[in-house]
Amino acid sequence: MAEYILHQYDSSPYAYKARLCFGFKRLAWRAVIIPIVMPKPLLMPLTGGYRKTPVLQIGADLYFDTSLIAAELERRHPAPSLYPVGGEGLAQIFAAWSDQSLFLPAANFALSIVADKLPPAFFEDRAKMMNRPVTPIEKMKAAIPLFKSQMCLQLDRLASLLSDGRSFLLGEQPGLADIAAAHPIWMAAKNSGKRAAAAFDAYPTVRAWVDRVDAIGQGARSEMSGEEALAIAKAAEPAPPRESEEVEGAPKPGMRVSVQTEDRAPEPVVGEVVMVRRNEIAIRRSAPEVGDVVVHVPRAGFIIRPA
Ligand SMILES: N[C@@H](CCC(=O)N[C@@H](CS)C(=O)NCC(=O)O)C(=O)O
Repeated sequence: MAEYILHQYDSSPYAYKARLCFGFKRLAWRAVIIPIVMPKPLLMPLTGGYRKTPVLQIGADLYFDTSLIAAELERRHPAPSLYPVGGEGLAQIFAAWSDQSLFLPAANFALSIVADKLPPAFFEDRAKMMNRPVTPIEKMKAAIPLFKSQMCLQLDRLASLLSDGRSFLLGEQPGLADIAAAHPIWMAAKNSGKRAAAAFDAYPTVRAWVDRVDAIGQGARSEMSGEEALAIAKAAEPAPPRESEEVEGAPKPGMRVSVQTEDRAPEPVVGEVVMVRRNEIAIRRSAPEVGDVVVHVPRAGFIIRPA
């Protein structure tokens, strides 16, 4: 079987989420380190424009977004299940809460604390990606108490869940709900220095839970160059698409579409739909560096329109 290749950088919390999924499933995988900011010249030929981190490559198939990466790993390796309680629905609801309510305050808090240590190019890149002006460092520093209190409102919810002594968010078994809720906290509590970590002194049960999630591990990792990953895609054929489902409101196989994240990060991806499932669209595209590839995109969180 083709290898799992994760295009990522180590400080990315979303890449950490994907790495924990490999650890959870006890899988071997290859890491291709991509730049933290644009340009990403060895990634763009594969994705056709999607620039977010991480991206999973399996031969000539690419999977965008950690929600779909987790679902695809679960489909290929059902045991142990990422959904020990409540099925995929409950896990993805936790993930959506984490993305929409926890991630930004935790990331803003952690990044504001280390803002003077990061290169200005980082903030310029993210401002461009989010189509807004760069926030001056002094303004970020002044907002640290606000970001902290916004983050703590969400930590209170986790602490309340954990207050009955359970080991993981849904009981005694870990799962995607834990992995998806833990990655923003990993960034703030474990990967942004002592000052950020100190904010968690008031949350000993949350910190202990994040440590348990971290102990899931990251599977068997080995490195690969971006050039090698491109050559693998070029030598491979995309996997034959699975049967499509009839999904109201979704595009149909054969349509030419453009795909963009809901937060409208620039550079939409354009290609021909080859598979439609309830929460996945597969799109065939090609580029000279990689030949034909198929990109797999979750419908939730993406805008898909006729091109
Ligand atoms: N919904 C996406 C979010 C991914 C995301 O926002 N990743 C951040 C890094 S942690 C990112 O892409 N930042 C810009 C970049 O890496 O170019 C997912 O679940 O994969």
